[in-house]
Amino acid sequence: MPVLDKLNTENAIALEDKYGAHNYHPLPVVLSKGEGVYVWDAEGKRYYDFLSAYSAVNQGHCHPKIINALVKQAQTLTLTSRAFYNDKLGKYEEFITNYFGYDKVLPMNTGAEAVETAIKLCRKWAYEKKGIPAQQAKIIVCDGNFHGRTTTIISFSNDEGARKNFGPYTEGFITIPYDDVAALESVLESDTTIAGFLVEPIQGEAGVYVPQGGYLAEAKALCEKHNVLFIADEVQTGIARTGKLLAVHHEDVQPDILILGKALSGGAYPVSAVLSNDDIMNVIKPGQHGSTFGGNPIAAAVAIAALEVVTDEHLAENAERLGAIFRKELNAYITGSSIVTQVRGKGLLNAIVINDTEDSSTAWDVCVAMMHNGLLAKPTHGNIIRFAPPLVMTEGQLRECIAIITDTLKQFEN
Ligand code: IF1
Repeated sequence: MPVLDKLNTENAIALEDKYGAHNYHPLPVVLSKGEGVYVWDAEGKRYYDFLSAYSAVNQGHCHPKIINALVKQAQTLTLTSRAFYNDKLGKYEEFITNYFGYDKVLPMNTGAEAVETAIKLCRKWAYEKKGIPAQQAKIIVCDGNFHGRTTTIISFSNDEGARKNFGPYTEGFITIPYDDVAALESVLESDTTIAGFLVEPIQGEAGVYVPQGGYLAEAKALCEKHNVLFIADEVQTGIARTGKLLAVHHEDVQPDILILGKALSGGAYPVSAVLSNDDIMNVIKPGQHGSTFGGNPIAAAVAIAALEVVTDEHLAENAERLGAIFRKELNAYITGSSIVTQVRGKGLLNAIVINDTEDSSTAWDVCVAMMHNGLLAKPTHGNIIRFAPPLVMTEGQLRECIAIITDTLKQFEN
């Protein structure tokens, strides 16, 4: 069989199963095409995508403006490494720093690399600017965090699956409960070796956990008081997903270090970034950090286009408006439901909690049933289903999707 022949669903799954590492457990659907809010499987069946590649395709699948930028740049110059300058990177750096209001950007590729970069930047700043004694800088993180898969990042995860048997672990992290200002304050007041506080404005993997209003602003103020860097991981929540350009904007917070990834490319290419002002970023000097692909011309061209789409198509406003409709309709549904206990989220990052134990298969079975009904979503933490469609959705499409979701749930009511 020629390698690039079209595969049917069964064969495609069999190949992944036989030749790929078993580090995922996907829904049994094989996607072969995407456009806007839709994806199609190998047999041509169309689905609404309610995962958006974990919020990487906020701008919709194969957005023509982003793909044009990608193709045009791919035909011109793909990679130079940072041993030389390229004629796209500076333009991108000017564009993104203006867009988010920072002096400087450090370009990387994946979210985890950007988190690693932020950790390194924060520690270096702590030794060279704050004056913390060598080897003692600590970063505060939260229970239930998800920041990626590197050895250092999983060192401060409390998800056993992500962490177990990957040690020895990196030191220098202090874990506190999420959404708990008092816990943050008590560590900041008792320990003078704190360099930074790394936080997700909404915890995605934990099940779309939205903190109480004021949490982020109060945490930022406490960090300022103690000369500690407030580091926001907006890899999943950023780029209009929650109804604002950044989730921290709901509380008018400007993080000292901002971490972006995923939708920074609209899902067309791995592009991540760390942004901060000069007093922080300038601690990194030539040779001290980098990446072969970070800041490459394709990434630069794609990210500019992806951010322009967010502005031009008012994606934050759309997410805000449609998200409110989604939660209103689902909340109306659950008043008479025995299977769904809660709807929560912000903008178009939402989740429902299924009335069952974490190890039950109900949420998975609901997702499989929704798949048969033409809508793709994935459980997280067993009994939670996350709903995150592309932000280019129309109200009519959203209402059709709400009908698919509630009709499916009805099949599981008892
Ligand atoms: C997987 C979750 C989402 C992230 C935040 C950094 C990263 C991520 C806040 C790292 C990545 C992913 C990766 C994906 C599953 C996924 C995820 F369910 F695990 F939590 F999105 F909801 N910071 N999130 O959410 O970015 O290195 O992957 O580019 O399978 O690991 P990356």
